[in-house]
Amino acid sequence: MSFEQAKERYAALGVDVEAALEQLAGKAISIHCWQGDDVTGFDQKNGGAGDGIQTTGNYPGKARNFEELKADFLQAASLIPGKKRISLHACYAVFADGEWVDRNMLEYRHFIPWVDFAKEHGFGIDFNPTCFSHPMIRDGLSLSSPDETVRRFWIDHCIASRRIANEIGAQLGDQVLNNVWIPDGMKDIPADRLGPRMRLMDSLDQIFAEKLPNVIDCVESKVFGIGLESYTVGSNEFYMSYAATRPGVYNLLDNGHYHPTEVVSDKIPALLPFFDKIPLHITRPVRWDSDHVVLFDDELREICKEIVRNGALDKVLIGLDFFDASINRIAAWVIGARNVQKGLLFALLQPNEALKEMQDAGDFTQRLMLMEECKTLPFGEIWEEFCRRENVPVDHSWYEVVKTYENDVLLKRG
Ligand code: RNT
Ligand code: ZN
Repeated sequence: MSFEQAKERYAALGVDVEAALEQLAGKAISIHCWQGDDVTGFDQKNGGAGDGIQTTGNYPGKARNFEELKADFLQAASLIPGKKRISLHACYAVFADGEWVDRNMLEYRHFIPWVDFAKEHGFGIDFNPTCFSHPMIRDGLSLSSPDETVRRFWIDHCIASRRIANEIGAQLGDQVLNNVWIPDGMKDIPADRLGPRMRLMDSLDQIFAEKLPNVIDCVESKVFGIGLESYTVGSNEFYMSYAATRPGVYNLLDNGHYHPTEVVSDKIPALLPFFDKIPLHITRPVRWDSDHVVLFDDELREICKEIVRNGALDKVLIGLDFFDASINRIAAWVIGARNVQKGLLFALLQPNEALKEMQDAGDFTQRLMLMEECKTLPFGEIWEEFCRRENVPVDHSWYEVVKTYENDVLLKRG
């Protein structure tokens, strides 16, 4: 079947394929830089994930510095259709030879090389303070620490991060999402659950006090982390309430951060009546917040449907958050990011208006019938056309490109 024929099949259901392709091409996906080096970053001698974050696997060829990470990111980006942003973490600061400053002293200049890279390739940028993998995490706590020196350090780091994000925004003429996630929690039953939350609230109020025009602020909750099973300071209820009571601060939803039968697809339309922005971390939790590579699966499609059919493409800021060190890291990026694009396209190609009308008319039989029939429409033809128009490989042939790069570049890294 040709693209034109596939288009006809969708048109018969009232779906405008050209409009869908146009909408998809205009929607940016924020691609996390940390898939390229297992969340290691450049600023710690014994860098690497820790304190509530875990990467597993030892596939060869991980990026060891800015130049390598940049090259790998570009290789992945060349195989992913659509508009792209780079989601940076503060630990990816680029220091000049011999220079180093701690995280509370970071400045915009440490990120100029990333901004140059983004400008050169037309990428946007988003930012994240890095409140983990650092000796100032004490007893598993950062912004909620009872130790005022520790808490001050992390407040200052988050303030520095917001200022950096603001300047990146100024340089790119854009709004930069600055996402605060902290690992703070406890392995065993707390004697005080309120105190850390009161301190976290105070820390956040200090962090967000300064008005910065180019920053979109958000906070990311979590249910638990490995080694922090009994208590998470920044829980869903805490941050949801925080965001709801602080104008300009949004609640980021990471679909690995809820109990296994809770779904982010249903949380999006629960927040839309109250927030004009909903940032997302799209990931794939397997039994826990394992951050597996995102699949083109039911929940991804359901998340995308909620974004599209509620007219929320401009309100939902899509970011990725997965890190698998057991497979080729560039392929991981490409698979996950292409799947998110596929999910959005799939959602854009549903007869959403017709389905809504059936629901409102109480015709649940027809609603179910049509939803199921739509699953086997010639989606692949439209996806391939999108890739063709975006000048990226339309099918699995992208893997050859990654394999060649692996042989020529990654395996030579030792
Ligand atoms: C951790 C959070 C957080 C991190 C990144 C690296 O559970 O999901 O978003 O994955 O900041
Ligand atoms: Zn996340």
